[in-house]
Amino acid sequence: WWSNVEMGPPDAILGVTEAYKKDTNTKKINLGVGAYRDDNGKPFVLPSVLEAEERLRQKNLDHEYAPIAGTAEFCKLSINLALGDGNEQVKNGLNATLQGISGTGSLRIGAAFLEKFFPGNKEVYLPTPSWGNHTPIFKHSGLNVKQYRYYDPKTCGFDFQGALQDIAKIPDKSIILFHACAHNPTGVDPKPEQWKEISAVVKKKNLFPFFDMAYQGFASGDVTRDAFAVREFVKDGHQIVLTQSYAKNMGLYGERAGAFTLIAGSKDEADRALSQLKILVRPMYSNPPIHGARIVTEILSDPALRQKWLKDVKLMADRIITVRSQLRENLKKEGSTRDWSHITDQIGMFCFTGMTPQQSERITKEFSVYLTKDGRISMAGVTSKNVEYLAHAIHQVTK
Ligand code: PLP
Ligand code: TYF
Repeated sequence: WWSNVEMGPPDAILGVTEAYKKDTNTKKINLGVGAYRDDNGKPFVLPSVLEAEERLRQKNLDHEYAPIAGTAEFCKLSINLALGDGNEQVKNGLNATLQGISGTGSLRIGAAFLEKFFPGNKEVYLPTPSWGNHTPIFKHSGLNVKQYRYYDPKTCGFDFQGALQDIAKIPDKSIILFHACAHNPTGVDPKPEQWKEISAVVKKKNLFPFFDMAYQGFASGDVTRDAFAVREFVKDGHQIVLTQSYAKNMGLYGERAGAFTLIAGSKDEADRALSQLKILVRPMYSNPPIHGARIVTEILSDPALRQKWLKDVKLMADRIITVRSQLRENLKKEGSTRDWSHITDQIGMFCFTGMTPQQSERITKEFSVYLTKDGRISMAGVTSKNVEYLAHAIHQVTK
């Protein structure tokens, strides 16, 4: 039956880990996938998550199905985390929120809803570059994907003027995607003042903002500061859609806990949207997984545990900020004369090093440093123990 099926290429990001696993060099470093590691290079289970799991065990819960949209409590805690406790939208019932299968599944559901119901152009404008999975997710949902300028290779920073010019040219009533914070893969975010201007242009052009928030807390270590763009757009009167993920900020990668929210113009509109979202979910996967959502609910609903979690998030963000400085210092020590200021200017999980595909290939071949071909490195894979070796390797291929 399947003689016509061709071998597909490995995933551009997850394929890096496969290659890393096969390497026998004891100095090898995996900077491919964006998953947090502690200073020993080990996966990190947050102490707040361990405590939540302990509490859950004591509750002797059953394993019944969740509702199609996940539990109401999980949904409310999630949207409140994004918009802030006491926000007008939740108070007035304007949000249609459902638990999705982490950030990816939430994006997929949001895309399916827009494909079916969005009354404008069924075109999504993504920043260049964007997370490698955005284009397949939107295309798979039947939407067209286009781009706006975002990253400036000359400065390794945000191309604000280019972005504004391109956004001003997008046809009215199109969908525009923003990374809420800690842009993947570049680590480059607009500043608060720049977000305000972007919001004004989006309003003027009557564009529809889609926010992907996969790293709330990871950029600055502060979940409120990282929600600035989302809250600013909502304050400016945009009826946004939003996806959230607890993969990174709670370390719940494999638990697949996340949420999709649509902010509607009225409670009635929100209720109707939620009913249709549920109709889309039912034939895809019926209902979301429960364990991760229970952990999230436990943490966010208990003030003391929530404080503990916020400390865990800060610890992760601070370690990444520290290794950024260490990498920069070590490059200087190696004698590199290049300007590496972007290593410490960029934020979140990733650094877009500016290494070319050839240099990226060379550093893998000669030094067993694994990264994606675009020169992105996951800062979470850098530790106080491997940073010297990494700086040496980077200098050797970029001098
Ligand atoms: N969006 C962006 C920009 C991401 O970087 C990621 C993960 O790397 C996701 C969404 C979704 O991740 P997950 O499905 O694991 O929550
Ligand atoms: O490193 C990245 O950019 C992500 C990580 O189901 C990732 O692609 C890996 C698996 C997954 C979602 C995100």
